[in-house]
Amino acid sequence: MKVRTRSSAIIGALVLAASLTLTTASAQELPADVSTAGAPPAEVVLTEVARAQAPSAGAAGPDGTVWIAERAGTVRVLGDDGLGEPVLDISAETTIDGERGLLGVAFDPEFAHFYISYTDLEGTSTIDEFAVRDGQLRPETRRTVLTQEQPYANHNGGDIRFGPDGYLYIAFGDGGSGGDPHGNGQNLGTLLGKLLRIDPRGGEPYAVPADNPFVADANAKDEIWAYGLRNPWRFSFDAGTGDLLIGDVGQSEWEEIDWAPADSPGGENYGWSSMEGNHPFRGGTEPADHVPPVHEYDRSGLGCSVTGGYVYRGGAVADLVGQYVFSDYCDGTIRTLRIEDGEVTGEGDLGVEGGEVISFVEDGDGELYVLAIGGTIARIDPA
Ligand SMILES: [Ca+2]
Repeated sequence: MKVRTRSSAIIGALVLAASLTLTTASAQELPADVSTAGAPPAEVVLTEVARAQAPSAGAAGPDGTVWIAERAGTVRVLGDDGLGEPVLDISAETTIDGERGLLGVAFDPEFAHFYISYTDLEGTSTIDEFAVRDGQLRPETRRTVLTQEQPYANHNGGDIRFGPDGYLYIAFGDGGSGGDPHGNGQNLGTLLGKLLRIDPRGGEPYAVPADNPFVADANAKDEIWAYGLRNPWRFSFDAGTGDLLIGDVGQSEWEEIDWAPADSPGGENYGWSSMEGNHPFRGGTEPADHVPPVHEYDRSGLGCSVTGGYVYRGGAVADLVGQYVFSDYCDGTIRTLRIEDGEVTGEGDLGVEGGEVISFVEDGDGELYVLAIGGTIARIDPA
């Protein structure tokens, strides 16, 4: 998430346009264009299913529900009539200055525990856990799992989710300001600029899986799964393959999608801040172990801040199955990639605009929802 003042006029115009096109599903009549060799286009519409106050994240919940986080600190459950009353309210414990707020939510695979990721009143990134019983949060069971002080108000990352291995992954940005002034991206001695992997139920307050890549390195934090990330605002695992996909927001030139196969042992160095995408950053030298992005795009279009999404594994849009669906906060175009064995074999867009797309949510059936910070929660439906 990044608000760039020079883009504010563009964003404002886009929000207006998006609110118009989202008014009814039938307004989405643009032909889909998935410009891949011989691949059929996926014809979709965005169907508004609810409005929220600055929705920031979401997760599939128990009994087929979808839980939505609002950035100011509330969590509400999506039902047939839109969002219900808050089931959690930590708005007194967070702020929305800079890029702060309630930034991520996750359930464990058994829906036995719910996790929230937020910045506290000092800006410290905080991961808390609640027990869930009979589909209900148990507030009295709340405990803090992990915290990380943040030197600046931006680049908090904050996305959280369980991997197919049953461990909790946590994405943290490089700490903020601009250009990674403290060199956190390449410093294995800090959790900033990293993707973490922990076992939140394996110890107090958590355990580190024994096969994490840096547990034998005394100079590296044991929690680190992958590093060299700038602001990995949204990441996901392909529900079909288990592959990892990370949308890492660029500094000023290159937005990128990073990828790792499901059988990766971890330890990937995604390059920041020696590299921005495939390009040396400010005279940086490419690390020998650099894992370049599977996809990058520049700022010559309207995009300026990638919003990572999901590989579509739902049943409603057959032609979309297997494609990675993502967007950009600054232009809202719903984009697609076909990725085979770590190589992009096709890219395109779905011909629909999601507004200021802040996040995607994958429900229990694999259907995808697009969250716009302006308040729209829209489902990707067949045209
Ligand atoms: Ca990178």
